[in-house]
Amino acid sequence: DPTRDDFRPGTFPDGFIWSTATASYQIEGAWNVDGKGESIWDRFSHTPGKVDRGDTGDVACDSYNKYREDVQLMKNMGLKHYRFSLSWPRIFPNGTKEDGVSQDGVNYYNRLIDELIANGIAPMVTLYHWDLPQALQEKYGGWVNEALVGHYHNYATFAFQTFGDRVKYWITFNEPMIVCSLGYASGEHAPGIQDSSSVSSLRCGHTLLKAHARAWHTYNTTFRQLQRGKVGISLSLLWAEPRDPDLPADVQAANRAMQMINEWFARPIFGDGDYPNVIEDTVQKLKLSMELPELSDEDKSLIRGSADFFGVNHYSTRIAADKPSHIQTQSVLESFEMTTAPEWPRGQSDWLFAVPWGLRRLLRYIKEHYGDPDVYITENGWSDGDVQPPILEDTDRVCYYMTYIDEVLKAIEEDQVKVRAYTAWSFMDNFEWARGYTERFGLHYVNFTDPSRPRTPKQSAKFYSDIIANNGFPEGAEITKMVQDMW
Ligand code: GBH
Repeated sequence: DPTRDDFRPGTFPDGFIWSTATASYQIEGAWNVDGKGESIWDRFSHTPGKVDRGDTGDVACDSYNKYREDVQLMKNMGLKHYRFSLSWPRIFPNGTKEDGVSQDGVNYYNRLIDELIANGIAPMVTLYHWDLPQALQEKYGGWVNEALVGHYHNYATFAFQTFGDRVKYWITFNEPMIVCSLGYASGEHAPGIQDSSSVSSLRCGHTLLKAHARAWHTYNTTFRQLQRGKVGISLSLLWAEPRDPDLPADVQAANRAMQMINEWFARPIFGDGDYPNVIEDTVQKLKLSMELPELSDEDKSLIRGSADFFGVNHYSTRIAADKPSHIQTQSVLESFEMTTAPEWPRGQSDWLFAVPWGLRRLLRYIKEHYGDPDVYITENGWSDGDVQPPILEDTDRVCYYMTYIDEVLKAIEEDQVKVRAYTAWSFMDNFEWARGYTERFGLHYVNFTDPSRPRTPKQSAKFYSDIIANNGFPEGAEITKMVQDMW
C-alpha cells in the first residue's frame, strides 16, 4: 500500500503557512439576523428535498455569535492563519451597494478580523464560497448572466476597500467548477438548476472567469501598492492516474479526465489563456443550436495571469481508463471511465478516497503545466460520520493528514514545487452542503443538537497543532515518534 510505506520526516521551509478553513454559510448561522439578506443557499436548504434530513444552515455552528471562542481555539492550536469566507448578502443584503449596505454585517467581519489579528492570526478571505444573494438570482438568473461580472466586481472592490487594510490574502472564488456544474447542470447545489445540455454551466463559467479577472485587476491597479496583499483563486483539483501507465490509450484517457475536470479554469488563468480543447469542443458543438459566449482576445488577455497564487483544493484521486466507444459518442465525459482501487480507504463522503501520493503527482503536474506558480493548498481533509458516541479519537483523519502532509513535503523537497501554504478543511464540523450535518470534516467536534453548539478538539487538532509547532515532522520530535508508531 503506497500510503504507508514511505513516510519521511522533515521540516518545511521557513515561513510556510499552516492554516485551517471554513466558509460563511457552513458555519455562521444567523441567516436572517441583523439585516442579512437571503442567499441562494438559504433558499435552497429551505426547499424540501434538497438537503439530507432537511438540514439547513440557519444556525450551523453559530459562529456569528461564537467567533471569539473559535479564535481562542485557533490560538490554542498555535494557528497563525485562518481561511474563512464573507457572506455577500450579509454585507449587501439585496446584492448591490446601491440597494443598501448592512452596517451590522460589515461590523461582524470587522470584529472577526480584529479578533484574529489581536490573537496573532492572519485572515485569508474567500470572497465567494457559494452564497450568492438571492436577489441577484431572481433578478438576473444568477451566474449565467454576465451582469454579475459588474456586481461581483463592485462587491469585491467594497471588500478590498473595507477590509484590505488588514486582509492580505484574498481568494476570489472557491471552486468555480463546482459552482457551475453542481449549481447549473446537475442541480445538486444551489440554485439547483438542472440543465444537462451544459449551456448554463458554460455560461456560468464564462461569467466567473471574467468576474475573477476584473477583481484581480482592480486589486492590482488600485489596492496593491498600498495594501500589499495577494489575490488568488481556489480550484478543486482531482488527480487522475492512468489504469495502465504503459498503455497509451489509458494515459490519454487520464489526460482527458484531467483536462475535463481541472483545466476549465486553470488553463485560462494559469495557462495559455484558452479554454481547454474539451471545453472548446463542447462549445463548438453547442453553438449549432445555442448562442454561447466565447472569450474574446481581450477577455483572454485580462484573464491570463490574473492570480498571485494558485489555490488548490484537493481531496482525492481516481483511476482513469479509456472507454473505446468515445469516437462515436457526443461527450468527452463518456470517453473515459473513472474508478477507485479496492485498497483505498474511504471517508464518510462517497467520493473521498485517501490516496496521498495523488497530491504529490498533482502538485508536480501544476508546476509543469502552469509555469511553476506559488501554490497555496487551500483545502484538504477527511470526513467521518455523524455517529454516537462522537468520534473524538479520529485516527483515520490523523492518518489522512500525516500522509498527505508528508507528500506535500516531498513535492517541495524532491520536486521543487513552490508550495507556500497548507490548509486543513475544516477547522470544525459544519454544514456539508447537500449532505447537511451527516458528514463531519472538522478538527473540532461540534454538537449540533446542543443549542450552544459546543466545540471539542479532536485528536487531529492536537496532531495538527504539533505539526504547526514543529513546522513539519523533524527527526526525533514527539510527532515523528507518533507517526512512526502509527505506521
Ligand atoms: C469543498 O468542496 C468545499 O469547498 C467545501 O465547502 C466542502 O465542505 C469540502 O470541500 C468538503 O466537501 O470525485 O469526481 O466524484 C469539495 C467539492 C465534492 C468536489 C466532491 C469533487 C467529487 C467529484 N468536491 N467532488 S468526483
